[in-house]
Amino acid sequence: MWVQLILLCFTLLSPAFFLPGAHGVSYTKDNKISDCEGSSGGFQWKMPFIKVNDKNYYIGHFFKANWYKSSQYCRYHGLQLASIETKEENTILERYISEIGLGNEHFWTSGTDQAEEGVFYWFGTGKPVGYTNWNAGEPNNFRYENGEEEHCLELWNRDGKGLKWNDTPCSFETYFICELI
Ligand SMILES: [Ca+2]
Ligand SMILES: [Ca+2]
Repeated sequence: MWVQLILLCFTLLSPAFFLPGAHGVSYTKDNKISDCEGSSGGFQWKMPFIKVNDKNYYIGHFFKANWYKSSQYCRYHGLQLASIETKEENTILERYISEIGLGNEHFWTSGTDQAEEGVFYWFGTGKPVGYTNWNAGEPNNFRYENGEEEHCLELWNRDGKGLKWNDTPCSFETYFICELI
């Protein structure tokens, strides 16, 4: 029993593991990193969600992926790439990411202007971006030598002032943030 539990916990934490959220396993709705737990009738998993009011965010930091693969990963698990609609949401995500030692990494959100250049919306919800936290000079739609421009919204601590918003090429591979639908 305990050997099985330990093996399952190990699997849960491995990079290749796909969260079982779309398959009937319940999620916790708190902001703690929880351990695996067993119960008399089987296993009761507690997933690491960060709760901000009615939203539950999941930080994808076991592997890096481009914006499309990140979105696919979220959707596969019954989630979607994150929207950030208030300063409170932004602040709590930033604080949490810093606390787990990843404050200098990049993180995808669902923000994009692929539909209309310069007009950002949250792909996860379809809503236009309202609250913003762009870094100075962003979004700049920088054009690279291969012709690719910047159409996807990441969080990035570019200049030591915290996780600000930046538009970057959607092909860039990095960590990501999902939210529970
Ligand atoms: Ca753009
Ligand atoms: Ca940019």
